[in-house]
Amino acid sequence: MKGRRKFLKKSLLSTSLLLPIASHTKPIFREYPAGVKPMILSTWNHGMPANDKAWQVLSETGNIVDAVEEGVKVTEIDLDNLSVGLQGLPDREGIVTLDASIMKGTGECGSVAFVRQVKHPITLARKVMENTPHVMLAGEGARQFAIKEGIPLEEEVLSRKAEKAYQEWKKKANYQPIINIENHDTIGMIGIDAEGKMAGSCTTSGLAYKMHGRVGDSPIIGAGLYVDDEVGAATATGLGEAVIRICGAFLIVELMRQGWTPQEACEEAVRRMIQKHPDIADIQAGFLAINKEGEHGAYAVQPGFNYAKHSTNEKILIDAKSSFK
Ligand code: SD4
Repeated sequence: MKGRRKFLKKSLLSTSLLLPIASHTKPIFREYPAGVKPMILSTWNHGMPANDKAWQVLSETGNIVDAVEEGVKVTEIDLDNLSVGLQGLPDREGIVTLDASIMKGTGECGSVAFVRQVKHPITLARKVMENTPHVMLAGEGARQFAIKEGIPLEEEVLSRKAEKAYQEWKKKANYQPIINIENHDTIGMIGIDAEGKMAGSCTTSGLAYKMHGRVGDSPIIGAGLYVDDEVGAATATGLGEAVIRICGAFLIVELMRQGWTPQEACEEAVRRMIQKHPDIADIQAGFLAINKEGEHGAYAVQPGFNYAKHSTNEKILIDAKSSFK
């Protein structure tokens, strides 16, 4: 550790690079030590604008926790997104309930589950992490905590798109707790800063037309999100029940600790999920992971999963491989 710190200090002094950082507003420049590669990864194509914001924040502040919070906040208010934030699809009673978690590579973490009327559940999750002795607050307690923290509550009305979809769903009210290829896009974001510190965030309105009270994997530390500075980070998307059953994100980080690459670890997690689910042909779930060297990987049950990557020299969307073709 000492050696590494010495190396970083030395490389900062002697060989620092002046690299342009992409931003949708203005170009930002920041010095990064040679050999250390900050990176932000997010699930799905809505990860592109979320990554832009996260990268801008990381470039301006150097704070990876601020970056992963601010990044996913973009998705939480994206009116086109029907599975993150208050504009998301409701449960079968017509009520939108949100789940979110945030975690630092040091082990500090916070989450909220089954919370209503909160525009940025990720910010509330961070407040649980920083301002309480707890990890997770749920339901009415989480909402009361938001009020106590001075977070204004939003009016409880469905977005235009969600209302239309809900009315359509109600015609049959077919309760099928599955996520197929069209019905998902929670955002999970994981990132590493120039000093190798990591953080992650995950936020969702969960499964469309779920039972009232249902909570998915996204706010469960170790299922939807896990981060450990010694190893790496992982996040999940898709049918939360399947992810929870294998402790997906924690499993991937632990496999990476044993030397598996992020890609191999994601594939193994999907393999275990498939093993436990006879109905897997109808299910979509996938994982995204990074290790502390900045290697990354992703894998899903079904085709169609992709992830956004933002680094010093790249801003791209990558198609993940899948078990079913
Ligand atoms: C959940 N994992 O609540 C979330 C949903 C999701 O893409 O990821 N959708 O089960």
